[in-house]
Amino acid sequence: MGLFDKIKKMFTKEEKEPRVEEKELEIKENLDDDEIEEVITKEENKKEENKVKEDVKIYEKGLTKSRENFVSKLINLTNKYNKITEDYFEELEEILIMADIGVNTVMDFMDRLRKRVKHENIEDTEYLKEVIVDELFIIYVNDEVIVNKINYSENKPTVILFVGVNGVGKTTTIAKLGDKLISEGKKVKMVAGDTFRAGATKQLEEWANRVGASFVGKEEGADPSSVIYDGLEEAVKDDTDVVLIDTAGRLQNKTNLMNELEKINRVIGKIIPDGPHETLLVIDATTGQNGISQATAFKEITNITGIVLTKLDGTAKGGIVLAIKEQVGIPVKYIGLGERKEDLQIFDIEKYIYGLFKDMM
Ligand SMILES: Nc1nc2c(ncn2[C@@H]2O[C@H](COP(=O)(O)OP(=O)(O)OP(=O)(O)O)[C@@H](O)[C@H]2O)c(=O)[nH]1
Ligand SMILES: [Mg+2]
Repeated sequence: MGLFDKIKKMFTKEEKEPRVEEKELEIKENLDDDEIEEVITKEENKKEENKVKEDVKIYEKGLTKSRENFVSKLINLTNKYNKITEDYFEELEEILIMADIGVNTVMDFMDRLRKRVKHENIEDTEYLKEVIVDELFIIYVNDEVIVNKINYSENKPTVILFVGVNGVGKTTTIAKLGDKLISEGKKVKMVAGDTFRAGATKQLEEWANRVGASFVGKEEGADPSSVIYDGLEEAVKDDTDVVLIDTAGRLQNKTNLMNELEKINRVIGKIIPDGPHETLLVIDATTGQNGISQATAFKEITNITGIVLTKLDGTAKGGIVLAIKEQVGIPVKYIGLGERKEDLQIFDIEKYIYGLFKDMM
């Protein structure tokens, strides 16, 4: 079974019949331990299933623009050509490039596709649609185990540093992630390392209050490293689980930014020797290839461990997710699919492919 079918099966499962045996178990009095265990497991599975369903809906909704653009073009292409010809390949290539998958990625992809068409004697464009989805997935996975989980430290606190240029969504991502962690029962502290922009500290403080995180910040113009130092000291004392550190987003001068990030990392290391446990680069998906350039630039100056790709809901070029992995080699750990807090999602390639190609499945 191809990947296309697998993903389709995963997310388009029919609603199950009400579970009769479960009901029987519930009304029976004096359940024995095994029966109680069984009821609990079933409840947990049901919750898990519902959570996946909700997440898939968020992916579907957030990728609407991309899907409408990309998939409608693919469908039109398939309708236009019954047979796979050179013209078909050329038009396909253009569609992929327009989806911001990135020129190099598209070239590799086209090579693989041509080889596969030849090797497997594929003639039918309808079937080729499925092969395309398969190959896009392969580009992303590329024989690697995808590590998109956040690296939580065994010892408290876990320190997560957020970097990225102005306006990409660093502060709101901290708010959303903080909210998620708090709802999982974690104790979260937000640290306002952006002392550069007027109002940045206040903005983070408001978010901290709203979601129930503690907060450390200083006046505008203060040394970010000193704010971070104080924040971490406090986090150790008050047994915080996760510290989320906001930073200023200016990149006018690479050397300055590099020096500042070095200093921040040094200060973190003084208090938390193995920190930061994650340095997440936030990129705005609507900036397309420019976002890729930012990732390349940041990768040169500091150790980026993951990418948060925001505003995917605001672009018709959702293919950028694939380009980042291929061209920058850093995993996308979270994606922003809207402005609500639930819209920050752990990046899941299968849900992403489903959200993008749902109309073809
Ligand atoms: N539609 C949409 N909007 C988002 C998403 N993530 C962030 N935004 C919006 O992007 C805008 C900028 O977000 P901020 O969090 O202030 O960005 P920042 O990187 O902290 O900006 P600076 O502090 O100025 O460097 C806000 O209006 C957010 O609501 C997303 O996933 N989807
Ligand atoms: Mg900010």
